[in-house]
Amino acid sequence: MKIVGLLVTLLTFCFLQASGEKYQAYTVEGGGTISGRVTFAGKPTKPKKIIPTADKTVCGAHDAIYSEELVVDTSKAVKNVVVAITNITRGLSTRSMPPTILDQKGCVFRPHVLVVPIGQAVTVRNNDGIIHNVHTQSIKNPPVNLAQPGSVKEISLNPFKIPELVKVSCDVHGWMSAWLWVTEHPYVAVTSQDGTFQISDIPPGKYKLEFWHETLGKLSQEVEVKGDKDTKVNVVFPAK
Ligand SMILES: [Cu+2]
Repeated sequence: MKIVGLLVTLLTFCFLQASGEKYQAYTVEGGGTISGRVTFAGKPTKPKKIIPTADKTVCGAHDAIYSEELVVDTSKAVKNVVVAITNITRGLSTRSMPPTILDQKGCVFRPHVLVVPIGQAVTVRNNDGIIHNVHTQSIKNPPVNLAQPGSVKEISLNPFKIPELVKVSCDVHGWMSAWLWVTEHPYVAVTSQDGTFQISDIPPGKYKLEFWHETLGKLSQEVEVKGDKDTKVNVVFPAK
């Protein structure tokens, strides 16, 4: 029985090794684009106004704070939806991506949803002159729980090594939250205020495109990308 057990373990290990394809970066030429718009079938509701319960003289002193859990405009466009190709194995390097900066201003993390390439340190700024706390709830990567006093304008988080979705909160100001989408490739976008997104320089092929939103959940669909062409993908999150 021991030998059978050992064989099973070895076979499982070999299978995992063979299936665990590592992303390969190369210079993509003549790639295609995916673009589109994300909307919500439900009734747009006004974002909840947050009344600060701590540091009231600073938090919300300039701009009122609104919850960014679900931002839908009058045309039903949804902001802050992550649009990601989830099964791409070859393409551009993450070096083509801009530096990642998470700002704390008026006791709000800005932006609310940030795409973070693995291997790149995230800069966290404190523009408020009061203490904030950067608390990441990562599972695959070591979590971080750092106090950032008002005198420390900028800190740098250790680069993430494994792709995952990480919630960030501040333990001083309970309403502060942000999401980091940690990725090994640059084929990820976040919808803007008008619900639109664009992903460029994609090697031609068939892919799975995933749409993630913190309160609306997940949608996915198959997409075919052709060289030098734009593939339009418009999706609608059903009403809850
Ligand atoms: Cu804070």
